[in-house]
Formats: sequence, C-alpha cells, structure tokens
Amino acid sequence: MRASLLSLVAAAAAASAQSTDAPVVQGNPVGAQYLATLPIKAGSSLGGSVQAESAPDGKGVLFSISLSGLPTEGGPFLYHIHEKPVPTDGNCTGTGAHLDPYKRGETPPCDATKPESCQTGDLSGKHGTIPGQSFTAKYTDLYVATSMSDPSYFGNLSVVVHLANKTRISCANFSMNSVGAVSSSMPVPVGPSSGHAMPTGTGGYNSTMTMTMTSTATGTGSGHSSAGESTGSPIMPTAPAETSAPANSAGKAAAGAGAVIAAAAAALML
Ligand SMILES: [Cu+2]
Repeated sequence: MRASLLSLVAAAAAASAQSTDAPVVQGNPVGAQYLATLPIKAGSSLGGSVQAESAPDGKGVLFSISLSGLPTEGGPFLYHIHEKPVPTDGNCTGTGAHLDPYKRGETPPCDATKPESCQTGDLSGKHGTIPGQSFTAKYTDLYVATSMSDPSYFGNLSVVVHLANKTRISCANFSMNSVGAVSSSMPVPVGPSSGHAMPTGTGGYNSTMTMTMTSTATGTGSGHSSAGESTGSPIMPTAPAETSAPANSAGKAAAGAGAVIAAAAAALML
C-alpha cells in the first residue's frame, strides 16, 4: 500500500516535470529597472519605450509601455521580448525567437487566461495586443525576471514590435538603469518550528536542555532565546513529579513516544 502511494507521488512528480508552465518569479531585486527605447527610423513615425522594473514585493516585473506612430494598417500589433539582443546593424531579424526558457514553443497560441503556459516573452499574448496607432499600458508580468541568474531574465535582451502578420517593424535592446538590491533571505521559520517540536516530542527529558539554553541565553542576551525561555519554564513543574515516581515516568515515556509518532505522522502529511 505504501509502495503504491509512493508510485502515485512519483507519477504526479513526473507529470509536473513534463509541464512547460513558467514559474512565478519571486525575489526580483528591489529597484531593478530596465528601459528599451525604440529608435525612430527614417520614413517611420513609430517610437516609444518599454520600461520594466521589479515589482515592489519582488514578485514579477512591472511594465510601463508607451508607443506611438504605429502604422494605420496591419494591426492589431504584437510585441514580445525576444531571446537575443538587437545586433549592431539594427536588424530586428537578428533577435531570433521569443524568450522561451521553458520551451513551450509557438503553438498552440498563448491563452491569456493561463499566462504561465505562454512563452515567457509573449507580452502581447499574455497582456493584450496593440489595437491602434498609439498605446499605453501598465501591468505586472509574474513570469519574467530582473535577477540575472534566472532563466527568465530579460535585461540583456530586446523587445520587438510586429504587425499582426508577424512582420517585425521595430526593435530595441533593454538597457539597465538600476541593477536593484537583492533582499536577504529570512531564516525565520527555523525558530518557531523547532520551538513547537521540542515540548511535544520529548517532553520532560528535553526540559533540562531548554533550561541550560536559557541560562546561557541570559548571559548573551539574545532576544530569540528568551522567547524559548517562556516555552521552557512551564515544563519545569512536571520535572520533580517525574523523579519521585518512576512508574509514572515510564507511562510518560510511552505517551512521549506516542507524541513522537504523531509528530512524525504530521511531518509525513506535510
Ligand atoms: Cu516577437
């Protein structure tokens, strides 16, 4: 039965590994900002910019798009982050395909109601095409990164504007305005979880450990250890009863073992 449960879990894991969905990008460096400015070519009035900066909570990237002078025909227009920068000759064909680190490919077309399933660089697929000759939009895309180590990083890539028939009518490289600050990871969960486990799991036996910790903690004056002191002290009154009645302590040990099993079971369910 346990084996079948395990194989079920393995099958579920394999299924999710096959998925091409893009993960939500967390931890984008706060304040990171990039800007792509479309060059105005001779004989064309198309211009504008795509500004991108880390969302304030580091989850995804906030885009501010402002374009004007789009053609009177050939829309609705598309725009994407492409997988390569614009070459020095300015030829938009050199930008290659779309940014697509999770390899979902061009087909089927992006379903905007499932943005995680779209090509990461398919901004107009996820957030809407450009209907007219000028366009402004602001939105957060959760699947692109301002962290250089992330496969969805776009800061060294380009944005390309297309006619509806995919013809590339303009392109520009992103340039960095600010690299941003990487927020430090918080080791908070360790404290509370070990604090809970100690009283349940080992009961009275552990109270001596807690007390030793408390006495050294007063010396060093750590704020976190003094929080442990308050959970430790309620156990103290049970300690004398334990030493005076050996039979009782065996019962307690059994109860303690039960608690350990329950805790282990709870851990497995997580
Ligand atoms: Cu494109």
